[in-house]
Amino acid sequence: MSKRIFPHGFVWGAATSAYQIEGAWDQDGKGESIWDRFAHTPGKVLNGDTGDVAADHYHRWPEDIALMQQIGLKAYRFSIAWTRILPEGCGRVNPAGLDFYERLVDGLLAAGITPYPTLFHWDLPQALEDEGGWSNRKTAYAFAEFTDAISRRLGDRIRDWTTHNEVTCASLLGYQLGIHAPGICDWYTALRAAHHLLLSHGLAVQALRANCPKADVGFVIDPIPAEPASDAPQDYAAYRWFDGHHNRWFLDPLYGREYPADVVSEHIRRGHLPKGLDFLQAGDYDLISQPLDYLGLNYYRRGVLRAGSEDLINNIAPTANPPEGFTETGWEIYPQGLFYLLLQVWLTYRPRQIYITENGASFSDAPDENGRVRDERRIAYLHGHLAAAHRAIEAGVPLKGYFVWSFMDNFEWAMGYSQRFGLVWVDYASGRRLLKDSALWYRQVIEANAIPD
Ligand code: GCO
Repeated sequence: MSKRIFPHGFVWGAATSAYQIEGAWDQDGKGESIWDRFAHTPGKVLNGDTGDVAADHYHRWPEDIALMQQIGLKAYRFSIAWTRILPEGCGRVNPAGLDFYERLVDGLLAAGITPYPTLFHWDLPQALEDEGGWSNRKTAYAFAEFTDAISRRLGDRIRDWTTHNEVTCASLLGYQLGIHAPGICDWYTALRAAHHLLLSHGLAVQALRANCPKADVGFVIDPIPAEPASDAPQDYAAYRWFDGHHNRWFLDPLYGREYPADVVSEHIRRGHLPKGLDFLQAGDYDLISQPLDYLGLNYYRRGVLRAGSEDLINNIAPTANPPEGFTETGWEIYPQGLFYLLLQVWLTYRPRQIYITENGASFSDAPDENGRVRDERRIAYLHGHLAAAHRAIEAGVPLKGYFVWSFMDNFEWAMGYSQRFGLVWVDYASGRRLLKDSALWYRQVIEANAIPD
C-alpha cells in the first residue's frame, strides 16, 4: 500500500476546550463565566443545553487520558478555564483551580502526551464582563494576570503555550453578531473587543516569556480562505470586505502591520467606528506583534462571497451543491481550502512554524448494538484534509502538527449537544465513552506517521 509520509516528529494531537467538556461549572471555587451566564439564559443555546455537566471531564479526566493513550495521541490541546484560577477575573487566586490543571498536566506527561494549553477559549469571567468585558481595556491586563498565575505554576513542565483561540469569533460572534456569549450586537463594541483581545495576547506573551524562558508561544486563529462567487465587481467587493474584516484585520497587526487601511475606511463608511480607532494607543502595535514561535490555524470551511452575503459568517457556502457535500453543521466539505489557507498564510505572513490546531467534522453516527460507531464520513473528512496538509508540506509550508477537533463529543456552543465532532463518542446521560472507528483509524495514522493514499 502506498502512503503519504509526514515529517519526522510530526505532532499528532486532538483538541478540546474547557467549557465544552469540563462541566463542574460551579465546583471547587470556580467563578461564573460569560458562557455559564449565556447558557443559563433561556433562548440563547439550542434546546436550552448548558455546559454545567458537559462530558464531565473535570471528574473523568483520568479515563480520558487513558483513551488518549489508546489512540496514541502525541499531544493534547485543551484550554484553561480562567474562572477556575481567578474566579473574579483578577485579584484572588483559587488554589483548587491551579491544582486541577496541575493534576491534568502531570497525568498527561506521565502518559507521554505533550500538553498544549490554550489560555483563552471564550469563557471570560462574568465579573469582567460586568465591567464591559473585552471592550474594556482593563480586561487585557486581567488576562496578563491570569497568564502570570497559571504559567508560574505550570511553566516548569509545559513548553507549548497558546494565548488565544479564535479572537475573531470571540469578538465578532460575541460582540457583533451576538450569537455567542456575551450576546452583544454592536460593531464598535466588537472592534474595541477585538483590539483588546489582540493587546491581551501581547501582554500574555510578555508574561509567558518572563515565566517560561524556554516556552514556544503561539496564537490560534481561524482565517477563512475566501473567494468571490463570480467575477462581478460586486462579488469581488464582498470578498474583499469579508477577507478584510474577518482575516486581515487580525493577522495584519499580529504580524507587524497596522490595521488594513481599506478595512478601516470601510468600517468608517459603514458607521462602525464613530470615533475612529480611538481604542488604539501608542505602543499597542508593538505589543501585539512580538515574535511568535508558531501560528495555529483552525480550518473548517472556505468562504464563497457574493454581494449581500458578506456580513453573514454563517452564509458563506457556495450556492451550487458542493462536490463533497456538507457536514451536519451545514458547512461545506472542502479539503483543498486547507491547502490554500496554509499557502496563503505562510506566503503572506511567514510564521516560523504552523500547526493545524483544529480540523474536524460533525457527524452524529451513534453506536450500533455492539457498541461500534462506524463514522466513515469522519474518516473520509480527516483523510482528505490530511492529504491537503501533506501537499502543503511538500510545497514548503513549515507545518509541525495537526490536532483533530475534537478529542471527544462536546458542547458545541450555540448549537448545544446537537453536534458531535469527537473521535470519542460520549453518552451524556451516563458519561460513558467509546472510541469511534475514526479514533481507531487515527491511531493507525499516528503509528505509521502517514496516511494511506
Ligand atoms: C472554535 C472552536 C471549537 C468549536 C469548533 C467546531 O474554536 O470554533 O475552537 O470550540 O467547537 O470549531 O465549531
